[in-house]
Amino acid sequence: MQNTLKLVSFALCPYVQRAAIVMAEKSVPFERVNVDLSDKPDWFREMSPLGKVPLLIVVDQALFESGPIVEYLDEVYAPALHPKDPLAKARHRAWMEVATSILSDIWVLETTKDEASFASKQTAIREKFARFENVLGDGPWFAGDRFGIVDAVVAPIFRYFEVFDELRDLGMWADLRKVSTWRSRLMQRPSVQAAVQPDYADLLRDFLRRHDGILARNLPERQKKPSTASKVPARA
Ligand SMILES: N[C@@H](CCC(=O)N[C@@H](CS)C(=O)NCC(=O)O)C(=O)O
Repeated sequence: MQNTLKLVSFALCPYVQRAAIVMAEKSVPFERVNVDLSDKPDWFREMSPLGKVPLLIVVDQALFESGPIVEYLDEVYAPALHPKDPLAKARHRAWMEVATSILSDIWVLETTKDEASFASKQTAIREKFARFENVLGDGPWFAGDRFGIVDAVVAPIFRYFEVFDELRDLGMWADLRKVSTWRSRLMQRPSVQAAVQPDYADLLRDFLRRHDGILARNLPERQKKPSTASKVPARA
């Protein structure tokens, strides 16, 4: 299967999930190749200009950056997930940027030991979800009946909160009825479920434990010991 797409991945990476979800929505077969981001292999350093996953290897070319990767997939494989109308499409791309900025905020939630930084990112994320609440219609998806790329990029954010919400009351969803419904629908979507390996939640808990930030303090005592199998990723 010389032409099978290869998705160069890291188990916890939300950007990798974007590409995996889009390919699943389009029934595009692909092979995952995991790399250890704490000990990047030479072939990966050569192929990835920014040293980051995801890479999508298409025949002999390595595409990098999740945004261009999902846009490429959307142009080449049916069904189209972006709207056709240029204005609507530009608007969807802009909301993808909001999702990306939430991922930067999440990095601080996962790792900081500082209560003030934690609280400020918690507020920032809550405000961004409130913005989503204002633009969501009756669903089921971001733009109505058709699952789109905005859905695919927001789903990995909601996945973090499946673990975070066990650890601390972040007050993230109160009064955000549409966002809450969207979240639970996305978490049930087969493409979203299949985008990570079955032990994702345990790996995320290990990641939090090793960074020893505020969220890790709230891991139950019996879960405090890191599993010996996991390595410290550069980014989750
Ligand atoms: N802007 C990139 C972000 C990708 C990214 O941050 N990937 C992380 C893993 S989630 C990574 O590879 N980090 C390795 C490093 O920075 O050394 C995208 O959208 O693809």
